[in-house]
Amino acid sequence: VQCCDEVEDAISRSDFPEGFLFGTSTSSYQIEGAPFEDGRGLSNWDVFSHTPGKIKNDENGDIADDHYHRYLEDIELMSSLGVNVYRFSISWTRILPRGIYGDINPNGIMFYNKIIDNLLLRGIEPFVTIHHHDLPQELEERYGGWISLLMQRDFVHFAEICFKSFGDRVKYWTTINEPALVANYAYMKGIYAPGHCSPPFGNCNTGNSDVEPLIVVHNMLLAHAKAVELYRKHFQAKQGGTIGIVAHSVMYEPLRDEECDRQAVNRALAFLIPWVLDPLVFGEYPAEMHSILGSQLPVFSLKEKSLLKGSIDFIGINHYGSLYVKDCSLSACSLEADHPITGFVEVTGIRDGVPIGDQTGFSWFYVVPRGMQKLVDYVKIRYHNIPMYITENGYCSPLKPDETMHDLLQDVKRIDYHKAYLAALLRAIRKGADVRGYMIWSLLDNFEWANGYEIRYGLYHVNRDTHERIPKLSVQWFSSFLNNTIRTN
Ligand code: BGP
Repeated sequence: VQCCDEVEDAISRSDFPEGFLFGTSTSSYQIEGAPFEDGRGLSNWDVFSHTPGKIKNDENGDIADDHYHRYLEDIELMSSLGVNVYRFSISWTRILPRGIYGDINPNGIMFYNKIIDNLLLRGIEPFVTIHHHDLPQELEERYGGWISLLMQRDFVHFAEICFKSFGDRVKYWTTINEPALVANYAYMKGIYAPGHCSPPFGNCNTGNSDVEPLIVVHNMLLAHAKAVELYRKHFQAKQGGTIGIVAHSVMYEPLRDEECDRQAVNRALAFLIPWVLDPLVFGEYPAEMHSILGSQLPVFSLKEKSLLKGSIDFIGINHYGSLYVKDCSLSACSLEADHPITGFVEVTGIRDGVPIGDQTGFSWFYVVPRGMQKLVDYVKIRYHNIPMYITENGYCSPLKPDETMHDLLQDVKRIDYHKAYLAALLRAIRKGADVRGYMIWSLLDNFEWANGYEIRYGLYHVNRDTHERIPKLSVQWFSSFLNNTIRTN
């Protein structure tokens, strides 16, 4: 057994540090539905999901899990699971239907007040994402959303309303979900709203993918830092909360046992995780990006650097799986990998015909529990052990054509996945990583963005017609894990 290989230790909730948060994670557009109810405005995802050909089977989030009408039932489900945290996001257009150009919608404030109050009544901490992909379409139409620096102002305006309205009760805030993934999916590949891409990253000819992804992350980082500055100045001391960001975090391993692939792993990581986190901890983009992108990389002013530096109290980590990385700086690979914005690397899940781990229902996610330990170690070392929360970790069941409801509900592989990933996380914690929470993606099967309802991460299955929540076997496992506090060591 090498350094981080899977050892199947039996783990229990009480093996984790005192006060550790265990819960589930969701986001507004993926579960709420009710897009036009009680004054909610049109979002970029309403428009994108209704554009033919963008989403698998042309599905959309119009109803999703009908959580808008069933939030109480969902909170009851979480309460009976025994979680002590729930991560969810606030729909920007429920609060500000037209972004900065209109009034606050009191019904939106009321909806999230009810969620927060009902969670707290049951001893569940709200862990709130301010922005998780969905934003007012009006901001998209007026100036192109995150491409414009006006978004920095508009995001801060939205965040301020959230702090003012909910900060007396919300102690865990994250500003933006996965900036690097948005850059990649929405502004390189064109598979997320607003669907910008250009060759070689996709077949549409909107946007200029050379610069747009870099500008989008730049604006998101500055929007984050400005919101945090405001929070720290006016709210944090009074409200006693903490604030961070959520990073999309794949773990990488060298494809070949060669130095060039080990270097490629460093670049692949730098172009994903430090791209977002280095500026927020050190005030500057990673050296690996500077040396490849040079003057293409947007520049922070001195004032911006000092605003960014130290602008996170904690790091939210979304982690699902690992991939192999191959160096493409010495010899050409694919057209995509030959583009500087990828850091001259190629990623793959397969080496010599053998996958890096069990395949899941999402083609890029392989089950590699050791990746959790490696990733947490990497973040711990690079960022001097800033507190971390695993804000998403989940197993996507492969879709079988002849699948029965019985198969779907007997999700043994999901249980094995979480057990193994939790054991790997525990190993990292025992080696000193300051990880304070673990949230399963997801409470419910939901609208999985470009994949519609076809891929499923939920502990509960949701009947697409009746919206009934049906517990999978993993519900039993998670609740007995959460309720069993016997130490195994
Ligand atoms: C993360 C998102 C979630 C969720 C999850 C599942 O990137 O923050 O919103 O969708 O991934 O991933 P996917 O839908 O790509 O399979």
